[in-house]
Amino acid sequence: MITMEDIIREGHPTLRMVAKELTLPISEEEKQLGKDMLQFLKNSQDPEIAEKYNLRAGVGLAAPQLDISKRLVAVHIPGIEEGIDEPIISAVMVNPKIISHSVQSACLTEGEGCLSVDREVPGYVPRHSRITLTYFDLEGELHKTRLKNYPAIVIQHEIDHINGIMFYDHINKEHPFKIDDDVKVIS
Ligand code: 4LI
Ligand code: NI
Repeated sequence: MITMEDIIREGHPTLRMVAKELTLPISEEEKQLGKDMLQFLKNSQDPEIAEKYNLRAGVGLAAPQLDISKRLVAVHIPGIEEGIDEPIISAVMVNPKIISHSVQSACLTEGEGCLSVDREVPGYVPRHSRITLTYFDLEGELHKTRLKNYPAIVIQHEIDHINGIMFYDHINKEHPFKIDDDVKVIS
């Protein structure tokens, strides 16, 4: 089981490396890693499990955050309404790639957090508001998906991790909440 102990924090050089593509078919070990990463996210969102194991909640995790420099990410974004728990997206993505994106940018009103960053970094993180993404699943099937708003932002945050980029790299240093007029601010 993955816990916070397994997650490396800012300052660790692996977080600044460009991670390596996986060769298909992926190994049994890589498949298990992907499953464990997705399970971590689910656990982190479960109040009882999160409290028991001291997990901080996340909706995305990239293998480099576990000091594994591979292009593997997991995302688990819960549905908005409570009760019926159909996630918006729940996936392990092998070699994810943004093949096109909107001109329009978007950012989260409350800024972004990261499991590898143990401090609050205030500011808007401008990203593409819509993306078209390809990735392989754990069985080697190719997927092509269009995402917008929050899910698109989460994917871009995770793809940044496999390229050695941290969310605060995108924040305007002098004016953290200054963004272009055409950037959509979403809550
Ligand atoms: C508990 C149970 C307020 C502050 C609002 C919490 C289940 C911030 C937002 C969660 C913020 C769940 C999140 C991300 C932000 C803030 C990530 C709470 C977990 C909201 C996810 C990767 C950025 C993703 C919206 C500094 C660990 N996640 N909130 N950003 N949630 N969560 N990011 N921003 N301000 N980070 O953090 O997983 S993209 Cl689901
Ligand atoms: Ni992160």
